[in-house]
Amino acid sequence: MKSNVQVGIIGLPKAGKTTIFNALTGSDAETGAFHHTRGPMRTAIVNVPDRRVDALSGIFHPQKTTYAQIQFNDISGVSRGQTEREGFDSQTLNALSQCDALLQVVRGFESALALDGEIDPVAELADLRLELILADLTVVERRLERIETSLLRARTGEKPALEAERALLERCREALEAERHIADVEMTDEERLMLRGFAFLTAKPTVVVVNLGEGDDPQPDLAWANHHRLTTALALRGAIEMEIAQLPVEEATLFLADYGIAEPTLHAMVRECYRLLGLISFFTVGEDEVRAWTVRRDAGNGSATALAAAAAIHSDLARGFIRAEVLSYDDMLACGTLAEARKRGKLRLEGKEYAVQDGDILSIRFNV
Ligand SMILES: Nc1nc2c(ncn2[C@@H]2O[C@H](COP(=O)(O)OP(=O)(O)OP(=O)(O)O)[C@@H](O)[C@H]2O)c(=O)[nH]1
Ligand SMILES: [Mg+2]
Repeated sequence: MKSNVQVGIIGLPKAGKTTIFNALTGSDAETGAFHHTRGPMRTAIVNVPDRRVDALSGIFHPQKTTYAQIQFNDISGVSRGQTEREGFDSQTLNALSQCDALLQVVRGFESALALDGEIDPVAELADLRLELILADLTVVERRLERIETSLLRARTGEKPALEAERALLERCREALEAERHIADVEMTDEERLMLRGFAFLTAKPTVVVVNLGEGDDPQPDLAWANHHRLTTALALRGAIEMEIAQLPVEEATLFLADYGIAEPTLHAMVRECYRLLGLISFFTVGEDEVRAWTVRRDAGNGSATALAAAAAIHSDLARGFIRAEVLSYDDMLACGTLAEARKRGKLRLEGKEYAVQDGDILSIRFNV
């Protein structure tokens, strides 16, 4: 697995993508200037905020504290009618296919820069999604044509696989033509795996971000943005949060309170992305380092096993895996020290197949 989760920020021109990128990453990339036509993608890697890591650090006083990391990509805008005109350029498509999840930004603030002044996030989201649907449809149709050609030349033994793929893609085409997302098509895990190589845009977990103006109710009803599988929606006041993200921590806390913002949106964003992607965190602890790791809840078939967790740390740990010593985060906090946890019998020895739980503290015994 790639080391970091990657989240791509997309939206129509001037929706506030770069503003949100800055708010999430504490960057100060120039806003209002990055034209949607062409241009390099901006990227920033940030620590995944996790109070449990802070608490464990407070217990172990390690030399080093390492958070999990997440990468945000500010991808150039998608314009209305783009797929019909020239399609996405290969740079953008490539950037999008790398992303594990998408943030779809829609404008909810007054803007003189926007091409059509009216604030209409509902229409904006529909238009953005239509472009993604059309982009996927192009890929599906191209592949279906290839399959037809291949079937003409295929040997008998090769036909069933091609026919199964064709049947699946035809179902996808039907859904897309009805303006539905591939994520919403009923299919087996095996079928989803078959589609993975296409990196369909409408199959990706999606967080809709409604970028509100300064004076707006920060908790609007977002049911309209929320009705797809693997989709969730949240609202924020991007311009304010961008400014706050650039302040030193103590000042930022004061400003958040001033504006009635419970937590920086980054926190909610990461939680939603982890949930949609089925990711969990486990920890390793010690005097040298307290560290958070990210694994998929369902790595392949079943769940994230102790062996998969060991492999995430180092291939040697997986190769020479003997046992995992496991302690839950809550027990660690209740006991205060590892010695006390051991005394109370809270440390368990588990084998390769143990299903790692969110918040487990692991110590892998291995021998290579
Ligand atoms: N009032 C207000 N203005 C905002 C907000 N977010 C962005 N803007 C302004 O809207 C304009 C566009 O913002 P950007 O963040 O550059 O938008 P973008 O989607 O990255 O734009 P392109 O990359 O050019 O498509 C800038 O002038 C921002 O200052 C917001 O939450 N409130
Ligand atoms: Mg931008």
